[in-house]
Amino acid sequence: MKKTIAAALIGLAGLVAGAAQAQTVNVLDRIKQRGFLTCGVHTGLPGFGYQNDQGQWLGLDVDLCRAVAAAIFDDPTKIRFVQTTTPTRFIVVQTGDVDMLSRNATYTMSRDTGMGMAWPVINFFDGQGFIVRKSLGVTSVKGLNGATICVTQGTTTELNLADYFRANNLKYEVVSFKTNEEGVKAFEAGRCDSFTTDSSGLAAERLKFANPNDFVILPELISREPLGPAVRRGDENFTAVVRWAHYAMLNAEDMGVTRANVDQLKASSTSPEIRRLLGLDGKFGEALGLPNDWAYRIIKHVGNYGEAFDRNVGAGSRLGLPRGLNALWSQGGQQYPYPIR
Ligand SMILES: N[C@@H](CCC(=O)N[C@@H](CS)C(=O)NCC(=O)O)C(=O)O
Repeated sequence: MKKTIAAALIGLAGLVAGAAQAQTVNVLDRIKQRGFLTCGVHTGLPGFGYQNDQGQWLGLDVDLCRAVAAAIFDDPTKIRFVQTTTPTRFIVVQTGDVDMLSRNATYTMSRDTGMGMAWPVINFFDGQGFIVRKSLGVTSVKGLNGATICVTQGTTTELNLADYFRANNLKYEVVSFKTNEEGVKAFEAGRCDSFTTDSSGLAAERLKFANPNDFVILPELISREPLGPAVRRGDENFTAVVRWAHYAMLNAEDMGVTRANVDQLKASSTSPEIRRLLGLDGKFGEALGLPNDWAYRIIKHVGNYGEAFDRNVGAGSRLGLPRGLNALWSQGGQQYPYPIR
């Protein structure tokens, strides 16, 4: 009798374990078997996630996907990019259609805790801003009292807009759109007095206007928008792979390791920190299921964070954004390279 119960219990435990196993897919193993990473990106946001004339994906958010692919495959092109709009971006993460989303998605408590997703890291600290036509003569957000404002649905943007205008007793009329494209077009066509989104998004969208100089981005930011990649909740290891891909790029910047000097440093550096970063000392990749030169691969193919920032959105790009909050912590910013040790 006892034996039967014990056997039944073992059988049950096996069933439960089996079910749990079926649910907890090891994302990194799946990516390795498939031979490429799947990455959810924007439909087209200059500087962050967009395709050039040759159909090649570029941008700071795209580079984080390239860093993950480089760490896994030593090849930043082993990626299938999936374009997502604001309404579809989280669904593709929840269903597992993409391994990671890397597309100006704000990390908030409800998204982090109630939607089956996790934000491994923040790759761009931002805030919400407003753009207006210069001819409107408005110089601050408070000057938008009574204005018509275009916004994208399903964003933190529309929630912050409501909060800010209510809290400051400002009247406004909102016109909301399913996609950014529609909202921006409506604004450019004069249907709204202002368009609002993350300030990085405004700078990027302005580049698409026929006459960018007719528009001005107002100086205030009305919210905090920590933007970062999102993954499906429940795979701590893959979450760590994405997190440390970004930290490797920050560490490299902090230590002065660049795409150009990484091979030379690999051959001759005696700095213990650099040697650990490049996989010469220690076995830091192993615990993640990656080779020990995982960070070397990232730096070799994608560069450090400062290099990626400059060429995509910073001084070396058409956007020309200042480092601001995205400077290293040692330069007064928020980007902090956690130690590899
Ligand atoms: N960071 C905000 C806003 C992000 C967002 O979706 N912004 C718009 C404006 S840049 C967008 O990406 N729209 C693209 C689309 O819907 O195709 C959020 O996560 O809710």
